[in-house]
Amino acid sequence: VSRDTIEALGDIVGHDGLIVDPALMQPYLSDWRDRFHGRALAVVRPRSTAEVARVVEHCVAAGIAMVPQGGNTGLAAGATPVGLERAVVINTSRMRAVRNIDAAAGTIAVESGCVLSDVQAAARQAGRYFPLSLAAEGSAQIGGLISTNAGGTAVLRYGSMRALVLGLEVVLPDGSVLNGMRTLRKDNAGFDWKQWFIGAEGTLGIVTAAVLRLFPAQHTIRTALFSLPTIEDAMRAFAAVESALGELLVAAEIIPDIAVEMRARFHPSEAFPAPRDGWYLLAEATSALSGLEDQIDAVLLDIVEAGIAKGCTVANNPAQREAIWAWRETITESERRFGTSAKHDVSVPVSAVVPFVEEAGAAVAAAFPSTTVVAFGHAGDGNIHFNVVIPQQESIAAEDVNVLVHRIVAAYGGSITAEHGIGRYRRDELPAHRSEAEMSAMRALKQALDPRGLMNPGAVL
Ligand code: 2HG
Ligand code: ZN
Repeated sequence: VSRDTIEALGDIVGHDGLIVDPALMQPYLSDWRDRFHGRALAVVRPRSTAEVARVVEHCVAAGIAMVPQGGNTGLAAGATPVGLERAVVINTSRMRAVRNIDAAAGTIAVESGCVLSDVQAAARQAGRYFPLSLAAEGSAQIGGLISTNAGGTAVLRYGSMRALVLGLEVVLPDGSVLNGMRTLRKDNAGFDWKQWFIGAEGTLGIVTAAVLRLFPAQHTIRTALFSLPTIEDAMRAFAAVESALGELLVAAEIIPDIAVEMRARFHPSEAFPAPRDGWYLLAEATSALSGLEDQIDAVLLDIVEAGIAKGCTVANNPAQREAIWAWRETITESERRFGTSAKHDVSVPVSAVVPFVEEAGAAVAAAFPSTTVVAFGHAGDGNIHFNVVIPQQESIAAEDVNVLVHRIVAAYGGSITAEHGIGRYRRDELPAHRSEAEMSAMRALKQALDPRGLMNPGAVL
């Protein structure tokens, strides 16, 4: 690739938008976990959809592969240019405009580089609420969250990103712009093509903007942390909370005591906000109505009085609420400090969470006795992060652990990724978990939209 070919990208995006210095490119060439390392001819940072389109046209003409990237917080290496001879990273972080907000209609139109916490804040300022919520929300960008169909802690009530997208704008692999920035709740005119790009991990095109749904502001917020002896008790408490609170329940997350122990080692001055036990259930209930606190508390108390939970701490102010959530949201970071882990972002039917965790836990303990299982997460929707921490000095291959755990997941009718996606981390495992017919339908769509295979090659398929 000639120097002129790369320099021409600078003419499109401005020379401050083109990075070619290897040292300055580094942060864009590794995944957040620092497990995948790639290389690129350049990192290109366009400022607009028109610039993305021109960059794509230019790359196609020169036969250069493109790796779309947002906040680079993903856990499946979908945005890391691994093993590509001639590739550029197209990073969306300079496209962060809020194009329009319509509080009455409950819609916000944003560019793909908008950071999630900024979208939440914009909604709040307009007296509305954007529910997607996850640990990386201070860095994760809308384009990446759409491309991975991100989940997080409010899926139980609001669904994954897919359920929050009304309209989409995409630059296709040939550089043409597909504009579907509609704000409609109902629209059955032809194929709902935007769904093809949500969760496609940038393999079918580059998401450049989206119309997202906004919801009424929530005035009652109750956050509770139950202490329980076993995971079975935690799931029993969840079932009781869910049937009593119904649609008020937003989040139901389980935390094992080992995760608390790991975090406590790095935050020795912070007291855990509930009595220590084997497991914890973090439940949050909210309502647009104000003044429901006492009714919600009565439900929480019932669960303790029924003997299911030994104790329950309820946050009485935003600081206490944040302190509870901190013990949940930082598990990934604490875990990372303990060594490498074989991650499993699995989902099983909610009724199978307990037998799955028990069976997989026993199998891992038998096969890899030096490892530590940290199984936590979105139990209310069946998504467990079944992470197996491998001590530094051990030479256990994460792939061997994956095969064992995923075999058990399959036996329960589960999925090998509930929210993080396939990316490059789980690509080689996908064909074993999808039928030949499903794989060929996916390949047909890829072939139709990206016949030259230049859009994020090596991810997903
Ligand atoms: C979470 O739920 C994230 O905190 C990360 O999805 C999970 O580290 C993980 O495996
Ligand atoms: Zn998660």
